Amino acid sequence: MGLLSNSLLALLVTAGLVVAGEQCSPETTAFRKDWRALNAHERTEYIEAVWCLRRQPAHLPNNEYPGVRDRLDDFVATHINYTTAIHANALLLPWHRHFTYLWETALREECGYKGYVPYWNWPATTNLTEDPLFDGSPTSISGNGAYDPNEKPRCDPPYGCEAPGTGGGCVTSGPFKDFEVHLGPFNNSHAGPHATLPESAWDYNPRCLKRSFNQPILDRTNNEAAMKRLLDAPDMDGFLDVMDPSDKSHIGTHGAGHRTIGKDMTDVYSSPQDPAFMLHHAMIDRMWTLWQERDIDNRRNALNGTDVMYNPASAPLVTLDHVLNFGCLDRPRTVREVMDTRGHDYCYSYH
Ligand SMILES: *[C@@H]1O[C@H](CO)[C@@H](O)[C@H](O)[C@H]1NC(C)=O
Ligand SMILES: *[C@@H]1O[C@H](CO)[C@@H](O)[C@H](O)[C@H]1NC(C)=O
Ligand SMILES: *[C@@H]1O[C@H](CO)[C@@H](O)[C@H](O)[C@H]1NC(C)=O
Ligand SMILES: *[C@@H]1O[C@H](CO)[C@@H](O)[C@H](O)[C@H]1NC(C)=O
Ligand SMILES: [Cu+2]
Repeated sequence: MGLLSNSLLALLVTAGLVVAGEQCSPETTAFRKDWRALNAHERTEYIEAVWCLRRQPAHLPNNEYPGVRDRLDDFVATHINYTTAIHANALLLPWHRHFTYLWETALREECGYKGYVPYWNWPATTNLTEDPLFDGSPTSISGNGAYDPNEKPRCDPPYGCEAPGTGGGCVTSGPFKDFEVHLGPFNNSHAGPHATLPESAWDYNPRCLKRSFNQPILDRTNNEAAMKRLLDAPDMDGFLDVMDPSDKSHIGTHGAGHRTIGKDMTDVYSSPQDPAFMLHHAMIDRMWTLWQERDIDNRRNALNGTDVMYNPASAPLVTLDHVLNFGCLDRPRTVREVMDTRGHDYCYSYH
């Protein structure tokens, strides 16, 4: 019996039928790193790989998606397409985990990148303009936008208004100074449970990348106490209440990270256009992974909510069998396939 299953396993391995996850061991697990833990060479390699993706041709057809100009835009368009199914609900974590993984895989397989997606360590970022990730130096992912005295306070009805950040204009320093965004902008207040994409969703609208750093939002929402609340959350409902509440009662660490960078990062549809997006989502994935690893039996498969934005009562609850779509980026995946960062196709974790 043992012999038989061993030779069967050997056969399956030879045939390439054994999924990578079954071979994931502590020795082969990749660890995604904090940007501040990368040396200058590693930081430059990541930056170069992002620019490389920008130079690769899109897979989406240009006649249907005129605003999609390159491989990076394939990711932006995919996120736009599924926006109202993957935010402020049960799918935020599973969908974005796989999205970040597909990005990492594209950097590695299509651009020869040797590393993994780094993450933006929120509570360690005590001064954005001096932070190695955002200081505008050649080894950062660029700095603030130029100061725009006319930037308006940001007002979202359930949360009230927030003072504008310290930028508001085009990013003027660092490797992404001349980085163009192509899609959007979208109207965030349009996003909701039953929103359909506007006619203009795929229009080509080239313009500079804009940011408006807002340190107070980060200090208030993504601090060490919030990290502790995430890790101590007794269940997924509690975890999401800190990360991305569906009831709009307050801003979660997910939304606050987007607002901390400001402007293009606050566009719920097209925010993956800012190179900060994937590092922010790697941090979100890190907090989820660390939470899961603290109590695997109870937390690995924990889900709470629906596949509709803000979890309307009419929407069914998401289960492990729920299918996640990734458009041109990948075949559909079940939620089950993405719950374990060391199972199925994955073999990575975080410290
Ligand atoms: C952040 O650093 C900049 C540049 O050194 C400085 O001007 C600014 O006052 C600092 N901000 C905070 C909140 O400490
Ligand atoms: C955004 O959408 C909301 C709700 O559909 C609408 O009331 C508002 O006028 C729109 N704003 C802009 C700038 O188009
Ligand atoms: C999600 O959390 C809410 C509030 O704690 C709870 O009532 C509900 O049963 C949970 N749903 C699932 C599927 O765990
Ligand atoms: C948008 O979603 C639909 C339905 O899943 C799919 O047919 C289409 O290819 C998607 N487009 C993009 C750009 O992902
Ligand atoms: Cu998103």
